[in-house]
Amino acid sequence: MSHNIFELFAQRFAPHHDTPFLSTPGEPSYTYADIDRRSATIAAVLAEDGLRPGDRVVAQIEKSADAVALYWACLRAGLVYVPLNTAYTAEEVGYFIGDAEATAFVFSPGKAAKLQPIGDIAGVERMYTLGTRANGTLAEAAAQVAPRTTVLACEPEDVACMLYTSGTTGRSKGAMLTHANLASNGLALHAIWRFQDGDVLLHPLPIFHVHGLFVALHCAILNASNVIFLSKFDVDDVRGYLPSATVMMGVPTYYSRLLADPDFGADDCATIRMFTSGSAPLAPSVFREFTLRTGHTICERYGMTECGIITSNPPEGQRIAGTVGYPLPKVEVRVCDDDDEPVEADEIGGVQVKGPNVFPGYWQLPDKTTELMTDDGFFRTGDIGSAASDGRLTIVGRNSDMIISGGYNVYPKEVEIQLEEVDGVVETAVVGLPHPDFGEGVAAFVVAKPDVTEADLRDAIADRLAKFKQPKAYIFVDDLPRNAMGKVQKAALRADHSEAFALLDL
Ligand code: MCA
Ligand code: AMP
Repeated sequence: MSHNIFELFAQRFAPHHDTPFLSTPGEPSYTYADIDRRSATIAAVLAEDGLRPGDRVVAQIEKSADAVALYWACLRAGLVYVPLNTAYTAEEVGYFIGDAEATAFVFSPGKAAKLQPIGDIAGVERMYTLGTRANGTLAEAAAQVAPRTTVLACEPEDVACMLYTSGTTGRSKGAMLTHANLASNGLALHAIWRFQDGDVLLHPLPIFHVHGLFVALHCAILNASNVIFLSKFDVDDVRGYLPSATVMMGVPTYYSRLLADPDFGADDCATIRMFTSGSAPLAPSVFREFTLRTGHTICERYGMTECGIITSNPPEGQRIAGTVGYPLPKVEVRVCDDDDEPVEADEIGGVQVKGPNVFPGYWQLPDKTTELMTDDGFFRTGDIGSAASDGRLTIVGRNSDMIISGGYNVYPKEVEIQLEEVDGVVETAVVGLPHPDFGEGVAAFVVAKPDVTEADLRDAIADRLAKFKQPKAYIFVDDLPRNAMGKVQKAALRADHSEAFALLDL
């Protein structure tokens, strides 16, 4: 028996081959049969060009039906799909294609002038462009070939995808996810969230992260549902399409932005049976206001790239603000002290996870993988939380300085390194401060010579760091607070400046 997750998808959508799958406003709707066929033609091109199972296909492409077809093509051919955030700069992309040892690199036609040379430098064998309107060299080549309808037989542990996730030190690590990881998580979510006939998913998420690519899309595919596939989150678009949907998944910023529209309310949500939130903490105030305005209680769940979704509030039963619910079926969660010993109920400790959802490791970093695994096979998430006596989990923080801004992770060190390269900058401390829109906003505390301006700093990093990593506030200080050991006290900066973004007129 093959464990290729595409076989599972195909079994589910086969009886519904001619039903709409991806519906993008202003574009023709694609059925499951359409995307199945497109993926088979893309798979044919990749095979004819010499790609072999296990090769990495790195893609920095806009959200589109063809992007999904490329993802499916990789699955069916046993290639490892490596999606990249479209906000990454050419310099950042260069790192990823080099680290992944990409055999193929797919990018948007509009970025070819910048990215083709980056691919050349990295020695990538095959490069293609893929646009949002069935254009680009890959789409053109796929239109000329016969579909390759075979699906490679896979073992459960074969790697299906690799998603980059930043580290506290150094550069991002590629988290390898197997066909079995993806299948187990998709099936569990499809079941616990009670996907049913007639469900229509409103999909405003990006498709280069676990949330949009796996959590949202896999539930819909396993249900052979129609997906309203928006290119990005926009309040007016989402309000316009909510009445055609039954489920929406989002990051907390989506919900706070909807609430910021005074006209948004219960009428928009009359057809919806479930809203889910995750990737960052959902503020209890947003959770409550959403219920007051719409009558819906958002179902908050908790996950991470290395594990997919770990816990979820229950579809039936109480959803409690500030908690992330119960472990998914077959997933074990425990809260431990520094010696990996489980703590008592309601006590705070490190959250650890074990189960079929947990990744096998980081690409070419076996030591890092081992460091994060306990002797009895639990993965140390780095999140801090507590579990009630019935297992309900609450996340209270993280044991790293990682910032989550609008659902994207930002590692302070990466930003500090870039800022400290600017002439006249003595030192910096980058922290996340409460932000009314993004949950946390990136703020840089800077010690510099008097002639260094904010504009100098902004200009220096403009092409080096993705926009979402660039500080939204620069605060020039004479020195940074340090403890007796000389370590910068970021907690003190966060506490003393917690109102910084609230005071700005955003
Ligand atoms: C865009 N910008 C951001 C962010 N996104 N700045 C900080 N944080 C962000 N998240 C910047 C842009 O560069 C730009 O800067 C300005 O904000 C507006 O850009 P635009 O493209 O219009 O973006 P936006 O509409 O404001 O986007 C915000 C967003 C988006 C809608 C919240 O970031 C988003 O869809 N986030 C979802 C992330 C996600 O899917 N995370 C899942 C990963 P300027 O104004 O200066 O030009 S986590 C995961 O997968 C785990 C497993 C899990 O649990 O789910
Ligand atoms: P990523 O590395 O992008 O997959 O982000 C995973 C991290 O997002 C987790 O380790 C958590 O810190 C955070 N996260 C995801 N969902 C939630 C949630 N519902 N509440 C709090 N933090 C969350």
